[in-house]
Amino acid sequence: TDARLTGLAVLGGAPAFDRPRHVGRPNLGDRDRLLARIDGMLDRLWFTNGGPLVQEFEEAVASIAGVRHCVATCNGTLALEILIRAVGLTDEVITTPFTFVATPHSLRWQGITPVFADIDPRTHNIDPAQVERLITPRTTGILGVHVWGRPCAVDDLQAIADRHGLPLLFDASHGLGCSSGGRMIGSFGAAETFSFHATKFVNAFEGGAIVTDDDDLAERARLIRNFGFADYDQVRSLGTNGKMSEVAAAMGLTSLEARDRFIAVNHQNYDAYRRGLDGVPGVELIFYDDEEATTRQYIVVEVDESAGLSRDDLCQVLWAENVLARRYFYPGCHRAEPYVSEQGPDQLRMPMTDRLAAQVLTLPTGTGVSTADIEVITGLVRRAVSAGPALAAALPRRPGTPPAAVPVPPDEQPDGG
Ligand code: T4K
Repeated sequence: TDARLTGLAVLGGAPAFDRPRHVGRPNLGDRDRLLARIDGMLDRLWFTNGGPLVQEFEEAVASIAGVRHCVATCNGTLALEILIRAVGLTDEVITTPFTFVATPHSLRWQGITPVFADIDPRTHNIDPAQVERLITPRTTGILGVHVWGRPCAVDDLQAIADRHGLPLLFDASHGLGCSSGGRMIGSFGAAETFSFHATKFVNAFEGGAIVTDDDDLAERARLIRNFGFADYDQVRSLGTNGKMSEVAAAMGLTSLEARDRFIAVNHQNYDAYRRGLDGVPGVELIFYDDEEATTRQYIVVEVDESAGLSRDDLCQVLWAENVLARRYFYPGCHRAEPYVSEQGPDQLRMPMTDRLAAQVLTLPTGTGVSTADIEVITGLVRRAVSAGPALAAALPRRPGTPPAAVPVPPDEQPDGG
């Protein structure tokens, strides 16, 4: 027997962690501040519909993004859908296939066809050259995504949008608190959206926002968010219910207040991963630009052939150890329904996205993960890679079997530890 394989949980050893280490464990701000805000809300008996906490949250988010308007919503997906409506997009919109499926779904939900443009493998973001190639008379806009909070090629995309007279929007769900060229994400294009989902850098349990400097666009978005109501009985447009609740804003404000601590922890964790993975062949930690504001909310590695085992093999090894790494955004939105059925084979030729979707693994970080945890996790990765092909051959399941099939233990303690 091969000594390098002894004790690995995937081959029958005890797991390195007795409780799961998650990607996306929520960060919690000051509990007392949160409860005080909720108390105030209960006293006021004002729970939603633009209450004082939502207004305060909107002001804070607008100021971080460096824009005049923030329209807070019940989640990031509704922020996208409302923005798409408010801008008046129709027919076709060019976007990236390497994103959470909410991005193309929010277009399709409005009857728009998302046209996928392949990505730049270096940044994981939409490739401007591919965007320009795909513009047709049916194109009504461009929707970029700042994946992992690393900015899109904003200037190149803006130049293309201007050249063709198209609105440029960004899904900045990962981007609050990050900058591009020293300018904060949230202030690019015609408008951008944020997500404040539980797993995000700043969370409001569930929440989202549209941010923009365009007064008319903000006004249209506010109407659509509240059924089109201009006042108590005047409906001025088609609308939906996309409002953020006061309890969500209470969490959002408390989370915002703690953001310097979240950033410090994320940076510390990133450095621990960098040390732990230094010199491991075939496992590359993605870079964050030291010249920019970065939240480093995502620890992402690319696993290539020189690791000796595949990304899926590594994922399987880690899951057995209770390290619940995620394959975001496998297999790419162009291979998800309804897009894979609706669109022709041309649309499926996304070589960069396909390669990256097979290589990317997102690892646990955030305030729920300690430096000691990261030493264990990177130690496991080192071991797996050093055993490489021998380990891959010994794995109990066929390669490619989705690790997502492994159930999450239902009996977790609140501290997740
Ligand atoms: N655009 C982009 C680029 C996005 O990434 C997203 C959301 C959106 C748009 C849409 O925004 P929202 O409508 O969601 O506001 C998660 C999140 O649900 C989703 O918000 C996020 N992107 C996406 C990247 O990740 P799942 O299905 O992978 O989440 P889930 O439930 O598996 O949670 C991830 C991990 O976090 C798990 O290991 C468990 C842990 N967790 C999760 C929650 C909710 C906790 O420990 N506590 C919790 O409360 O999508």
